[in-house]
Amino acid sequence: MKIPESYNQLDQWTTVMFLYNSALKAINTKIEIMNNEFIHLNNYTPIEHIKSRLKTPDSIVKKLKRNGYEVTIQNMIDHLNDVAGIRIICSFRPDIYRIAEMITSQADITVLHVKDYIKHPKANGYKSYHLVVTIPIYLSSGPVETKVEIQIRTVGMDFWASLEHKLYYKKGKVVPRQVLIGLNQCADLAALLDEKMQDIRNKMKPYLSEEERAEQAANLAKGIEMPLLQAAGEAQQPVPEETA
Ligand code: 0O2
Repeated sequence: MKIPESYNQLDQWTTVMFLYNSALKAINTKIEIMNNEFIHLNNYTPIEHIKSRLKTPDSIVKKLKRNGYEVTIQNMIDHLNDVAGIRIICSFRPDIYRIAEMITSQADITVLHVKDYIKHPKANGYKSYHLVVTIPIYLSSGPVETKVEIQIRTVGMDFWASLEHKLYYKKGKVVPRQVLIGLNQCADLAALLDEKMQDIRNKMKPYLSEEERAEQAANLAKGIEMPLLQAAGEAQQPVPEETA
């Protein structure tokens, strides 16, 4: 990202934050379109909810200092990847990779790096899939590639990360080993819950409600393919009481 040197500090800050904010809007719109297309084709929404935020000036200053950089706008642009951040909360673990693939295959998105804390969880048990991407923001002077960090995780992973963020993350506290063990156990329990729910979902696939059956028939008549429901087309039984 290049900002005109002739700008004073305040103009530079306003311009840069405008770019980050525009990048958030652009990516949010893309995700919304992808999610809607997914619902249209599969009759299923992989995204539970999305949060986006610009990092606060206080948090930017703290992170630059923590990482040993002088507090300047240029250092923020060069060394912080999450000034603009989006968090996508998915229903199930396979959705994470599906959504990541959908985002990274977009022609105007450039992937700078990927951190898969799901396949390689942090020592404290943190799990999440992180992408740092750039997206061009078109100003009158031309496109400016702008960085956005996208975190993708399940509801279970988010539950753990949100509480851990409040209780422990970056607090710099010296805590007993027992606390770390407890955090890891909670992360394992959250992962188990994700797996169980995924398992139930798989077992539910063959069973369609009356509404879904009617929708499937209507869509097939219109020539719209619905792979998930088609695969389940023959099941006629009601949902059994014991699914797990
Ligand atoms: P905050 O307060 O949430 O904004 P890099 O991007 O590779 O240059 P960075 O930024 O350390 O370096 O990358 P990383 O590890 O991918 O972390 C980015 C963000 O992920 C963090 O931002 C947190 O939001 C989240 N995160 C990473 N590790 C943990 C963790 O152990 N627990 C929780 N709860 N969240 C984590 P910030 O700026 O560190 O924090």
